[in-house]
Amino acid sequence: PNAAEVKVFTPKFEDYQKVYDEIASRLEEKDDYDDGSYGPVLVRLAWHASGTYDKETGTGGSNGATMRFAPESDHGANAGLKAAREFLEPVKAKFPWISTSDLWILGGVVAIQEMQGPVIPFRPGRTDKDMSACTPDGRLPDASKGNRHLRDIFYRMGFNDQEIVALSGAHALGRCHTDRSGFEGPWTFSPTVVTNEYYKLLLNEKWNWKKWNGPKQYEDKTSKSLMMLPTDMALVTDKTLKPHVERYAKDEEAWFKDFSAVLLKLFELGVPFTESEQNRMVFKSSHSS
Ligand code: CCH
Repeated sequence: PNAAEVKVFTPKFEDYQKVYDEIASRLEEKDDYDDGSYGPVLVRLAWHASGTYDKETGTGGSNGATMRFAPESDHGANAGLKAAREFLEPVKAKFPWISTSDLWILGGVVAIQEMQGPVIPFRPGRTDKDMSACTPDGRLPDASKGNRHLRDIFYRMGFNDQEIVALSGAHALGRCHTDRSGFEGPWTFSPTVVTNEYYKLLLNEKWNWKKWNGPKQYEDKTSKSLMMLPTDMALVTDKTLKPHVERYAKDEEAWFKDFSAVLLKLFELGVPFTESEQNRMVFKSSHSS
């Protein structure tokens, strides 16, 4: 096709499903990374792209994919996300019509669904911006802090207490890496499957300070192989947040429903969509028939 024809190409649902399928098959193929999946780090990329949103100024958020550039890529909170961005590069090369900012969010959607989590409806419409749209450092949460900090950060994005707790269950996935955040270890025994184990462990395990030279983090008494960050523990020491942890620990279905809704909201923060909400796409997972 010549340049003019490429320009008028309007992708439809089927085209986005093809991108979904490509990401899903790369996830399955590249199973020698970390705990056996790029899924968790893809979820973290989509979250850090979105979580810079500031509702007062309308700046930040997933529209723009400004983490392609320093200084944002060099912000301490984004350490290690290069692995996720590079994982998606061949997908962008194969489907050049998708914006990098839509692709990073779609990567998060695919990862959640392929790791047996809930369906996350998706709307395209993000456009890539230049480095002048990079957000200032300090918009993402600092794991060494407590409940006041969590509220400052998540209220700034427009979330409430229940939504803070629903989002935090993402830590069922993946792990901390000493060469990225300084923290060490996974939160659950199944870091590549979406479950409500994070909430169960927060409530049912006994957590002690880990004895080591690294940053302050908790270690479970039973196996000494799991971890919680100070911000994770804030969800059960705060009287208003804890009842939500209890509800999600008891009822995985309720959490799946709320997790899907809150991720959808996170991923859409600050995006000037032209597609209506009714036109959100629901992708078929590779394991559904
Ligand atoms: Fe997180 N997260 N996160 N997190 N996070 C880390 C890893 C993951 C905080 C700190 C950290 C969310 C909320 C918070 C994921 C998803 C979400 C790490 C380790 C730190 C530190 C990074 C490393 O060393 O590789 C703090 C503080 C908050 C405050 O609320 C939210 C919300 C989400 C998604 C909805 C995922 C997934 C990971 C694992 C990444 C991996 O590479 O395994």
